Amino acid sequence: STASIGVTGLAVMGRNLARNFARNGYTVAVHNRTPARTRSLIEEFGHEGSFVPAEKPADFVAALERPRRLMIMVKAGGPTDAVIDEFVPLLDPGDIVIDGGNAHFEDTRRREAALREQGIHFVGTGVSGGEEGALHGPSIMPGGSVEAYAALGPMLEKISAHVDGEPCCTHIGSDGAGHFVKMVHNGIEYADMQLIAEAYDLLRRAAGRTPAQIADIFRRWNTGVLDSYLIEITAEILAHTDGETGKPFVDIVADAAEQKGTGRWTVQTALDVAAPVPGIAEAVFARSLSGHTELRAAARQLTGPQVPAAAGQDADRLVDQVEQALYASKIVSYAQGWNMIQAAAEQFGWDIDLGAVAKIWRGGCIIRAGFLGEIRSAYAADPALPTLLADERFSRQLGEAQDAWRAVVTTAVQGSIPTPGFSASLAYYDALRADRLPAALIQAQRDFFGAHTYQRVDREGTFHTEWSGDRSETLM
Ligand code: NBP
Repeated sequence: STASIGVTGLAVMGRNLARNFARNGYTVAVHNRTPARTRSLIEEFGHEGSFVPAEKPADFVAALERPRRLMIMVKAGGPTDAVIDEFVPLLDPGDIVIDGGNAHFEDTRRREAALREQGIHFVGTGVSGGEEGALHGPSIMPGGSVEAYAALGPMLEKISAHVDGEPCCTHIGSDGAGHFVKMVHNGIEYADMQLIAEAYDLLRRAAGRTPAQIADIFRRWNTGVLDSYLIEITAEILAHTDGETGKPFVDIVADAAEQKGTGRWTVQTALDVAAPVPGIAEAVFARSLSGHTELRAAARQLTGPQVPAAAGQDADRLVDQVEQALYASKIVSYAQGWNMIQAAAEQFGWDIDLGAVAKIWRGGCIIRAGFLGEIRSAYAADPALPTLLADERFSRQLGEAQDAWRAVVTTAVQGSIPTPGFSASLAYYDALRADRLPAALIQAQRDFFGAHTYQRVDREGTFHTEWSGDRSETLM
């Protein structure tokens, strides 16, 4: 046995991760259900490092140094279980099975518990950054035991992206913590993309800018607080012209956004762990709405105002306001994501370093941005920060941005430009900072029709009013 690690599942992600390990000097055993993929990997990239190709599972396992490190990179769901069932009988106690696929964290918890009974470590690992990240350095979010991380972590850290010499990989927490955090990463990614799309829409329709002009605006924004991979690629997309028609590329793409499911999981899970994430939820719903072409066709006759785009200095001012609204909404969406991680950590007993999550998202992954360094600093200053909005710097920035933010949402509403992300983020900001919420009325309604009781602001205890009788109040 000569291989430090084995990768089974050699589609785009597995093949690139295997190459990444090999390029970093590790001997990598490689296996795929269909051997043609293994052969093509060796033919095309065998020269990049030390590979041990195996066609039979037993040969693959025999090639691994002990404790064995076996990484599964197959389609998430049933295929992952099938591969676990196939390989686990060939393993020994102390061996480590790593699932780098996009598993649901509940599946990871189940698999980890089952394998733990057999003395085998199961490390559910979030891997972000797509195909390119897998090859050149992804952001890696491993869960599982501390013991498994000790034997595996250094290798994952080595192949991960690095920012300022620090690896974008850290032990997130036990069992499903890594896959949970990866899921929230994707949820935040949905929110970020939605906010950028809304900013583009406003610049185009309310500020009258062309896609090429907006590309320049995004390029400029990318040198400030919004500096990020997503802003950078947005500028590139907007500057691109369709080769066939000569039109802006963005105009020839059908306006129905698809989704693979991690955004939906994030929102479903947010409801389960009672974490309010309206920014992420609006983003998931906005994609879903865009795809409902039949609903959109049926609604086309509904009326709304036709407002001409702003011009001159008004347009210039709007551009600056949109930048601030985008940044403020982004802070809010990220704050919601971090709160969701906090809520789950409490519920599932994960000891998650919230600052470290920001640290490992600074590189390799889709939401990589300078901004994550600020989040890391916020948690360094106060590891028990209840919300990022309470951080001194973010709170000051939100205060400075809010006039512009409100102006942008007003412009959008008056100009019939839907901005669910901007609006929901502003509503979240105002709801959190409100002295009193109309939830008091909702609780009273609940007591009225369902005797659900209420608390009073002025006395301890649980109360019910006899709404159908004399309206007297009873201490329950
Ligand atoms: P796919 O998700 O397309 O899966 C293809 C691989 O799964 C092939 O190696 C295939 O083997 C194998 N496989 C299947 Br399907 N059923 C199997 C079974 N019953 N037994 C054994 N192997 C089976 O590959 P991918 O796009 O490289 O993604 C791999 C994982 O990484 C997924 O979980 C994905 O969600 C996750 N991920 C993907 C990205 C991305 O950007 N693509 C990013 C981050 C994470 P075969 O060759 O024999 O058919």
